[in-house]
Amino acid sequence: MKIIKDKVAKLSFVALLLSMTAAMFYTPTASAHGEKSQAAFMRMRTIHWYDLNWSKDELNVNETMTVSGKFHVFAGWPETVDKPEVSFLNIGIPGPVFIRAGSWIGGQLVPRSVSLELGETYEFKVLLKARRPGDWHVHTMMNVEGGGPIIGPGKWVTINGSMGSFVNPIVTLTGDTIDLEKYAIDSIYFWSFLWYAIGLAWLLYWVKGPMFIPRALAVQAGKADTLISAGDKKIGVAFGLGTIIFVAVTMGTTNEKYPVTTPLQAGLMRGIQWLEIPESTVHVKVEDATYRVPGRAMQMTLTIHNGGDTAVRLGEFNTASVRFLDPDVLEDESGYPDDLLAEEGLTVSDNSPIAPGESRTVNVTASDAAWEVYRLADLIYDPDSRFAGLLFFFDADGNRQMSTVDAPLIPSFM
Ligand SMILES: [Cu+2]
Repeated sequence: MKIIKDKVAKLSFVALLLSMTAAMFYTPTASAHGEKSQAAFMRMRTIHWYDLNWSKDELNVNETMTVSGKFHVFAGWPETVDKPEVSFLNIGIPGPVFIRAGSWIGGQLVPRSVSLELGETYEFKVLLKARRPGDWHVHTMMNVEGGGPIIGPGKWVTINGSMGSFVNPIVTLTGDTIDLEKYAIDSIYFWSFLWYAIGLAWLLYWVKGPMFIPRALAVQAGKADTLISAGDKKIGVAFGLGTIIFVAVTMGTTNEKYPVTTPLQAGLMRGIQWLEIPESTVHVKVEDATYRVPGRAMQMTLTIHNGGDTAVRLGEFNTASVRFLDPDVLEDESGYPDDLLAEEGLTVSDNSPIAPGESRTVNVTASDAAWEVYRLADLIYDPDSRFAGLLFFFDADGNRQMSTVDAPLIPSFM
């Protein structure tokens, strides 16, 4: 009877081990990557992306495209998120479907993390090379230490061709040309599976009777030592010594084969150049703001003062990558993703030009299904329900000025 129990325990242990291993290798395809589940305040009060351009929406494997534009680092950065002192400009895609061939902020190559200043606007560009065929949602993204990945808008891009033809040649500092895609792939397989096999052998050796409960009983009774035989000790020493010798020998041969190596480069780049934007002459004060839950609309009362010398009109409200436009003032010609564009989403009670020196209080409504679809309305359930965004004003010649808004938002359920 005891033997049968032991066998059952052993078998279940092996089954558990196998299913855990299988689970590690099982990666189902995800159609989106959580852009809507990121807290609304994170998307509204951290990094504001605008003037974005995805240079292509269809390309072949090995072809390149760029994602470029500007991002504004919001001055009213939430207290609960670490400041963007260590930030990494990234692209949000489902795995390495593209490779990032280069990224630039303010014209400077940024292969490392950078330090960003609150309240400043930066110009950026990311060069991507297509690797895996399929339809992919390509997002801008900023990884902030202590804040997590802050995702920007995503646009669908189609890659055609076959992944087998993908190449990633680079010239090393010693003058050799290598294809990073296949470089030393045999060694990678060898080492991964070797350690896996050694680990598994070690586990399997110890999966022997008596199993869990008899062992626990023995340990409790102070007889733990009796569970380990002289043979076990020999095997243990053999595993330990074998591993050390093996590592020492292979390290020697590897060093011989690759005499020149440099460590992976990390570190922080400071002094990244932001855009010199003349200070906005349009000043906006938020008198109050409410979100009407049934109407999926946000209403703001704004007092706008035009301190410049040309008349201006409000054309766009941009928050969390959703753009609400007044079509009388602004039409999007950049091919911005449809689901994030409310072409007629912005209504201003009086949007006649505001003359230089004039102050005017207006009611502004930003309405679109995107409030719900993109789960921005969730912020009314936050303990600090504030909204924030960018307002863009235009004069008759199309010159643009940007103002930021940051104010409490009161929900209305009627
Ligand atoms: Cu996406």
